[in-house]
Amino acid sequence: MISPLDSAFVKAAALDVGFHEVGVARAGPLDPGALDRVLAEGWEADMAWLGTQRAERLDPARLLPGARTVVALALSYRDREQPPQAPGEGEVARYARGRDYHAVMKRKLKGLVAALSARDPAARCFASSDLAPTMEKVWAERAGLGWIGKNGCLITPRHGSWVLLATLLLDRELEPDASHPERCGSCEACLPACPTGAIAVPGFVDSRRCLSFWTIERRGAIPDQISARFGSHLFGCDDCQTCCPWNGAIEAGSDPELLPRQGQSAIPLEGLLRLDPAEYARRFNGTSLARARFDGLVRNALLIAGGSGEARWRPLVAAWLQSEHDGVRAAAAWAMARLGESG
Ligand code: B12
Ligand code: SF4
Ligand code: SF4
Repeated sequence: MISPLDSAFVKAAALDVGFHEVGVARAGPLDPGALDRVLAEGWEADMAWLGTQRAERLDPARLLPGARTVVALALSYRDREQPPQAPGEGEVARYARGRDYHAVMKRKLKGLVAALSARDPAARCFASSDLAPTMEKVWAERAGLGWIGKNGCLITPRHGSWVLLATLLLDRELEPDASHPERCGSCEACLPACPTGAIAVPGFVDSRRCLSFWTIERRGAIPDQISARFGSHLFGCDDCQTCCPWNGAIEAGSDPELLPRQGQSAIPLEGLLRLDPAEYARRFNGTSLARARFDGLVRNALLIAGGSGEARWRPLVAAWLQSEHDGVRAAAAWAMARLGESG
């Protein structure tokens, strides 16, 4: 049976629901080389799920039997420059300054699936963003959206790397786009820009050193050598992207829901060090920051305060020394040692 779905219709529907970029790739097993290298080197840190779902990551047919096509989608969160964080504030990665993108993506994907189903009710699809075992950057590169830069991020010519990704698997064959050529060339600006040297080799990030991993994904205590490199990173890290020339002269074009909310780009440590679970829920539920949970945000704030060396934080830091959360207690002890005996 010939499907009434074609590339042009699917792309128009994706743009119509608000995605900024869309491309099409032929579904099929991926070369396991890159993923296996990450797993062999231990670069996945304690995100064991990257390995346990290896088969699904490498073959879309495991997620959607009969998958013929991968539609790769990107949503920009590029906004006008925000003022840099001031002393006494923790910085939030740009993608997390607005509404939680998972919710934003979910609604757009639902709209896209509805549009495709209305045109071809028998078509089956599987749509996801971030959470399913799909190698979203690899599919975006194959579908022509951009290339995987030396910083490990997918870079698009129009929106730079300030895009979030999603995929839609489809059991229909669509005309594929050409994959995107690599455009980093001889640039290597992101390698020295990383505060922890986490770009193990160009294109591959060692999560055991990446501040994005430690500030967002890691539960519990942070090793001293990482704590010492925290700087003002409260949630996530953009250092290997802000330095990238492809992120310079591009137009602001963020999805409206991802635009920074008042007080969510740079957050005063004082409030974080006085946070309680009720206030945490009021301020952070429905934002991406909730992924770090209450104890993760307090722990990160303690490490920033400790790293500042400013004795004025001592009373607020000391209050967490008896916390029920291991990571918070350890961070408070680390910070107190940095803040000196007097003060
Ligand atoms: C696990 C994960 C992380 C981990 C590990 C990151 C990593 N590089 O693998 C941690 C917590 C560190 C992380 C950090 C960030 N993440 Co993250 N993360 C993921 C997640 C859930 C899985 C990625 C994965 O499978 N990694 C395992 C490796 C093996 O697969 P891969 O990353 O797809 O591909 C790598 C290799 O295979 C290799 N590779 C593959 N093909 C080729 C080809 C060549 C030629 C080369 C050289 C390399 C290469 O390069 C890739 C980069 O290492 C994805 C969502 C998803 N389902 O894809 C989001 C995702 C990759 N993250 C995203 C974001 C936004 C971030 C941060 C920018 C957040 C922040 N500001 O703090 C940072 C960026 C860090 C960085 N420089 O990469 C976006 C990326 C958007 C973009 N433009 O690229 C994604 C796609 C989420 C989304 N739905 O939008 N993340
Ligand atoms: S996100 Fe930060 S810590 Fe991670 S690789 Fe990029 S610059 Fe390094
Ligand atoms: S900073 Fe340079 S090397 Fe790094 S991702 Fe951007 S263009 Fe590529």
